[in-house]
Amino acid sequence: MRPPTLRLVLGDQLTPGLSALRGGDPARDVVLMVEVAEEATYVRHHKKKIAFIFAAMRAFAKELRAAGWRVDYVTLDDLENTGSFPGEVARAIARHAPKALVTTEASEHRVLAMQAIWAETFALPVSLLPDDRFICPKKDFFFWADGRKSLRMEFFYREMRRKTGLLMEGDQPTGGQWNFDSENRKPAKGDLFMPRPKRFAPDAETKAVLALVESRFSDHFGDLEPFWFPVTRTHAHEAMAWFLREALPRFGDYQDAMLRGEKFLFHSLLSPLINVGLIDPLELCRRAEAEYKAGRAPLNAAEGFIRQIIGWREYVRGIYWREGPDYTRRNALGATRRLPLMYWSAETDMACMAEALGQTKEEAYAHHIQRLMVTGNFALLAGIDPFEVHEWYLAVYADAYEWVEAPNTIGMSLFADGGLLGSKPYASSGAYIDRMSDYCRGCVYDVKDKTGPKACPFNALYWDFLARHRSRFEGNPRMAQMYRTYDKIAPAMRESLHAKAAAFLAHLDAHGADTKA
Ligand code: FAD
Ligand code: DLZ
Ligand code: SF4
Repeated sequence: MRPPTLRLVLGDQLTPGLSALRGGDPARDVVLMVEVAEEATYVRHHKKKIAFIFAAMRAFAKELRAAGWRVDYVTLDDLENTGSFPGEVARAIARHAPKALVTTEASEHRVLAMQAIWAETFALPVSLLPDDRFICPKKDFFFWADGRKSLRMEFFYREMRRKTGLLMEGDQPTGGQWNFDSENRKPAKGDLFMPRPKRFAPDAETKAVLALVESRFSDHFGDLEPFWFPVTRTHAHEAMAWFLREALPRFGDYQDAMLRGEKFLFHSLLSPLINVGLIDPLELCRRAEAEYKAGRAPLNAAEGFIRQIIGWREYVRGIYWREGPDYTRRNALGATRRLPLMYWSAETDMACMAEALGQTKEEAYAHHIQRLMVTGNFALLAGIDPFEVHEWYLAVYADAYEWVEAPNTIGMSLFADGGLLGSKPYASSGAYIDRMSDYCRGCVYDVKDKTGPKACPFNALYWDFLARHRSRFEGNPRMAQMYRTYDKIAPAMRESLHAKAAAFLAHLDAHGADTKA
């Protein structure tokens, strides 16, 4: 028999139409999939995230076999497993003596750098194919970005609307407006009819993965069970259908809302599934558009949802590849504080932080406003080292891959890239959290108080942050009002605010999880 072509499929490439699989010969070629310790530990991922990826990989191998492919699947507990991609590719080459290796470009710099040297290392023809599961190819993003003074997402998004034709009437946006964000900022109230995400009971293979993860990664962060993520394509599509039917209609209105005890509100929970390739982002957007056209979802919901995917998701990927591998090391605001222990323990008297951190531990999930305006905002105001914050977000969320996590953390949340993604930092006092949530009502801190013993820590930290970075931000027209307000605060009060912030941070550094100042 003639030698096969070896086709390597990575854990976030679980798509039958993947470039590395197209044009292959299922009967002769060998698809290689490998569970390797290095991918689970380069940051110590949440147990649930590792289990999700392994279970989805095993389900995809089954799907490929059912479609006639020969799949060589290496499990983590294979006694010969070397623990790394290069080690496993080398072993597979020894097993199959292939004539060539075909693989799709990895989604992040770290693994792409490994793939780039394989032709030389293995003295074998290697095809490294583009990942064309995105709407905007890397080179199109670079072309769009080159020569622009500012890279605002809104303008990129309009290009993607034109390119896909989503919510377009000829060359005009449906409803006469590109963006309905101003309608998407309603606070939510407890609601008996709040949809509950569809939960999928683990099958036998997933149960085997859960046992493996428990035995190998028991010291990693996060709760492994209950585990209810969809891991097959069929279940992922059921989850998508659930979202479109049950949650999309109110997604827009309550996109920025936060409620105690409500971990998911009207969010889709689809990011882990999209990011590994179980759901096609464009198909999802077309189906959201169809819900609007059928009169089942309002325009602000469909537009808001589609914008997150063809806008933000594609845009952050473009930024990631354009900015290069050192992006995660940016630190424009010179922040050096260590990540407080409460990010791991979820133990804190700050009700908003406890809520966001607690559900992160339980579910490997927090929604966007919790990530940006609670845990991200705190890290920004407290001046926590961006690289540590980046590694935390990369480890703890089931949807986290560097290409999407880093621009959101380093850029959007921490302003550590100096303002590539946002014209101003997403910094806020407790007032924003109070407006968008019911967290403050049950908090030991008083959101209205700025300097008293029970004052909400976000308040003093916010003014202290503005004062610390005055030279950088006061010329920014979008921040001028904040500095005018700061200047109107009586000098003695300003002193108290700075003293309060300093005392809180000193206490945080000394006592970790106990945040009482
Ligand atoms: P929904 O609210 O239902 O949104 C729909 C979809 O839009 C998401 O599934 C996602 O695919 C996409 N989306 C929404 N916002 C963004 C965004 N800002 N960037 C890219 N895609 C977006 N998203 C990740 O997929 N992986 C990450 O590692 C990640 N890290 C983040 C870190 C920080 C500090 C912040 C502020 C945001 C991060 N996000 C990340 C973006 C966003 O928070 C998640 O995509 C979202 O919370 C996922 O939940 P969902 O599927 O219920 O989203
Ligand atoms: C995140 C992850 C984990 C935990 N484990 C594996 C694995 O064992 N095998 C694999 O192919 N992929 C895994 N992944 C996803 C990879 O880290 C992801 O494909 C790369 O980051 C892409 O650059
Ligand atoms: Fe968070 Fe402050 Fe509100 Fe407490 S009072 S929940 S710390 S914003």
